[in-house]
Amino acid sequence: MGIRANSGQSTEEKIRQELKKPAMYHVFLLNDDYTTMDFVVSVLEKVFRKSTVEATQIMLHVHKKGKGLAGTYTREIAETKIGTVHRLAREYEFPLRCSMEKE
Ligand code: TYC
Repeated sequence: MGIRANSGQSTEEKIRQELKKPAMYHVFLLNDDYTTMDFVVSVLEKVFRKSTVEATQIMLHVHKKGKGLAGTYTREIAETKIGTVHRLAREYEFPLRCSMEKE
C-alpha cells in the first residue's frame, strides 16, 4: 500500500459518492465521405454489440444526419470503445471518428 495524499473528502462524502450511480457518457459515430458503409456496420456489430439490422439503421442515420448514437457507457468503457474504433479505423486506413458526451 502506497502513501496517498488526503483528497479532502470526508468519510461521509466518500460513502455518498460510492452509493451514487456512475456518470454515463454517450458515444457517437461521426459521418465522413470515405469510410465504407460495410466497415461502419462491422464496427457497430463488433465494438458496440449491435445486431446487423440495428447496426445498419444506425450507420444510415449517421450517413444522413452527420452523427448517431452508438451506445452509452461509464467513462472508462466509453473511452476504451472510442480507442478501439480509432485504432481499427487507422489500421484499415479510414477516417472514421467517434465523439463522447456526458449524458
Ligand atoms: N458516408 C459514408 C459513405 O457514404 C458512410 C459512413 C456512415 C461513414 C457512417 C461514416 O460514421 C459513418 N461511404
